[in-house]
Amino acid sequence: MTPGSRRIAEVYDQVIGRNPGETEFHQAVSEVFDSLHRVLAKHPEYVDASILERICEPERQIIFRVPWTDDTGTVHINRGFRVQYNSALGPYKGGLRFHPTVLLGTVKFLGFEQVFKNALTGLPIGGGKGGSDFDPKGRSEGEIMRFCQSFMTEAYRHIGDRVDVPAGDIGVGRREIGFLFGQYKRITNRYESGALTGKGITWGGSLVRTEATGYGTVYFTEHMLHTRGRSLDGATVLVSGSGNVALYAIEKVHQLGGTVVGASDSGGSVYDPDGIDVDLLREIKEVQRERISSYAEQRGSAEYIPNRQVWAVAEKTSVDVALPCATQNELDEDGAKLLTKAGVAAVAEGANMPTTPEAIRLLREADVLFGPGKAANAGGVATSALEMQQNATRDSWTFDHTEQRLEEIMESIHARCAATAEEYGTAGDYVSGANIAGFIQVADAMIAQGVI
Ligand code: NDP
Ligand code: 2IT
Repeated sequence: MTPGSRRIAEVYDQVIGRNPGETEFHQAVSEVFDSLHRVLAKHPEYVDASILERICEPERQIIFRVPWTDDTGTVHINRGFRVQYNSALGPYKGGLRFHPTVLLGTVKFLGFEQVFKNALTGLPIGGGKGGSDFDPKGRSEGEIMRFCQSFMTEAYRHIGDRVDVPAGDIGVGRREIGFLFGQYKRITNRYESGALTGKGITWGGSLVRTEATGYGTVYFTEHMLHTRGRSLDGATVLVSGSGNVALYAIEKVHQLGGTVVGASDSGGSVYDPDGIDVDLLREIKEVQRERISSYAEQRGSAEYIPNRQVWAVAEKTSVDVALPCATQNELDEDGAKLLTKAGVAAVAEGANMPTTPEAIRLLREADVLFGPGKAANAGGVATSALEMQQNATRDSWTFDHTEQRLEEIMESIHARCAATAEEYGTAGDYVSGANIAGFIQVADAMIAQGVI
């Protein structure tokens, strides 16, 4: 065993010991560490500077009480989090997730991933993540607003356009960013646009930010397919989820000539052999705020499959591409088996860590192209960084210009992952390419900035 590999094993044991029970966080660290053996053999300076130990420990972790009153006058107490993970490359940057399953370990896994993802964008952003175990489902507009205001009444102390810039994630979209921004402005008495991204277009937001994660994932997929002389044109595609990332992934697949025949939410899936009507789905999810079962009720060609993940659709049709765009660990070995049996050629992660390590192994054995989230879904945070640029220069760019920047960034992330994988002897493996390229960029900046 090389000294680097020995250090990987030691630090991983420390991570487990110091962060008990945080299984998703352990999984995220393990996936990155698995890629680093050859890097540490080539660069002993990272071992000498204790980069592994430092990169796993967030710079700051903030946990706070979020009290709020519902429409009946009942008081609720939720827990708020902001994990400021790494600022070597820029201010902390990353989304807020509001979902009842959110624990500190969830935010830490997401923050850890974000550090490397943000590095891959090539833009000057560090990594962070936050959120709350608040469940927005079934809550009125007034309840959501009061919750967001209470969250920001503590969070404002810790954020700022040069400090830490939150954005959306599961359960946090433009409506919530609006309430959060309003409270930040009110408390600080500053119109500091760059303190949050994902804002509305008339008050400091960027065109294309809403679409960026889903669109970017599809661009990344197209680049992967091109390496094998294939494309999305004519492809049959499954997308899990029906939120922000899923909706715009579906839209872009259709623009590129593919057909998305399946989508889902946490209650079940729909199979629509005619192709998902994205305008109808958007109306149901964003205006009616209804479940995906309503889609099947309103669309004659669609069938609802209750309590099944979207991968079940692979029992009914052949599948060329699968895009998990809902949540972590949603594509497991069983799902991967269904997909490979249906002939899948490429899987790209629109969500963060949606594919289990066993499923990734299985897809790799079947020679399926696999785009890991930190590369494939980086278009969202990259466009957030473009929003920060526009805010800093008090400018606003056109849709076409911004989309072109997004396309260039995704092309460059794809090229960088491919070249890095090749350099380290793992050609075609985008997981190792993304992990190594992101790690080296952050590690070099940390060494240059000294032991802090
Ligand atoms: P949304 O809240 O808009 O949508 C989430 C979707 O995933 C919904 O369809 C939801 O179904 C489903 N979902 C959430 N939790 C679960 C669960 N536990 N089991 C099954 N389905 C679930 O979130 P986003 O689209 O913004 O985020 C989706 C994923 O993409 C997340 O992993 C997020 O971290 C990642 N991501 C988001 C970015 C962004 O810019 N928004 C950027 C990069 C990554 P239901 O409504 O039933 O809960
Ligand atoms: O996981 C992610 O990259 C996001 N939720 C987007 C973060 C951002 O700051 O735009």
